[in-house]
Amino acid sequence: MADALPAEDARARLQALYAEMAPQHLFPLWEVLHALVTPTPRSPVRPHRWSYAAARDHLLRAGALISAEQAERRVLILENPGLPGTSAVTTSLYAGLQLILPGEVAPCHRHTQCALRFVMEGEGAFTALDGEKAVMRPFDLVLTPNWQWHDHGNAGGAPMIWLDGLDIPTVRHFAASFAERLPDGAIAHQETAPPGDTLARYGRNLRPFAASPAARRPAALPLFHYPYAEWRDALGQVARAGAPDPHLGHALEFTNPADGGPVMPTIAAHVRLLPAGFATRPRRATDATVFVVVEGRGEARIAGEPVPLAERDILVVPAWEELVLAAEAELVLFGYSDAAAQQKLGLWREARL
Ligand code: GTQ
Repeated sequence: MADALPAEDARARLQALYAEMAPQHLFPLWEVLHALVTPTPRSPVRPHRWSYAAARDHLLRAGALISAEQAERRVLILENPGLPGTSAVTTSLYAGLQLILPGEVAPCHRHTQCALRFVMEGEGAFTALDGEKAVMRPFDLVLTPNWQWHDHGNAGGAPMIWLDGLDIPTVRHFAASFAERLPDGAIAHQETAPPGDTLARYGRNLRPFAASPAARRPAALPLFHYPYAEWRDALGQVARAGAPDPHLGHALEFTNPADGGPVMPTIAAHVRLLPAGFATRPRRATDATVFVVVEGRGEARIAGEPVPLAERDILVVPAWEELVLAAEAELVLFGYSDAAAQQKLGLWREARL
């Protein structure tokens, strides 16, 4: 009987048992249970801020060495320092800075990963979704939901840079990645609708009346362009109308008009405004979040560690770390996370401290 044995003897016999089991790919749960089923989240993700100016310099240097077409996507990956070699910014999400120079195209492809673009600078480039161009301006949000054809091009006169947010690590987790290029080496999708057509039909609380052929977008996710001019105006009005939420500031989530839920099955996106001098109360949430500083200046405190925030900085906040945001000058932030996926799985939680 095991309990009749001296402890070290039992231990030695257990070790012998483990050694014999291991070649058969069998392992004792009781040695690892507490590391597997933790009482609170344990994340390898580290807080990190990328200065836009420094990242931009490297991206423009890459722009002189490889074309968008050669690269297929000319992007600098923002890899989390706690996740080396994974191309991931959080355990579930990816972030990158994509450059399209005037006259360039990024060839059309589609994949099972969902993507969002958040424009950092430039004007006149487009993302075409199933052949419909969304002409992009600074701080516009553009979606490329999974398995939709998309190509990018720059018809303007200046470099165009945007942040790509994708669910690459999530799709990798499920081993469900499929991707393909247009047949016959075609670079751009045939134009299927005038630029802005979907925004006009679905972007103002409207939709095509009855079943018109114009209801060509996937009915479950019709809208793919959320212009800065519109979300900024809404956020400004909300901020003028009342007091900020103590834990969030003034905050609005981008929604899918088909169901009122998050913009994509795996990714949720939102914007916040913190008035000058305002600091949030501490909050933690299970969705690690990537933020872009759109306007203003201030500080994030992540688990008590201060991180200065300036315009166009990109910040990643790990899951369940205490976050305080403080605005020196009125601070406007864009953020995306996997809250959409976690909510479907019954995992999402927050703590308002
Ligand atoms: O534009 O389709 O940053 O497929 C990474 C993978 C961008 C894109 C990325 C992609 C894309």
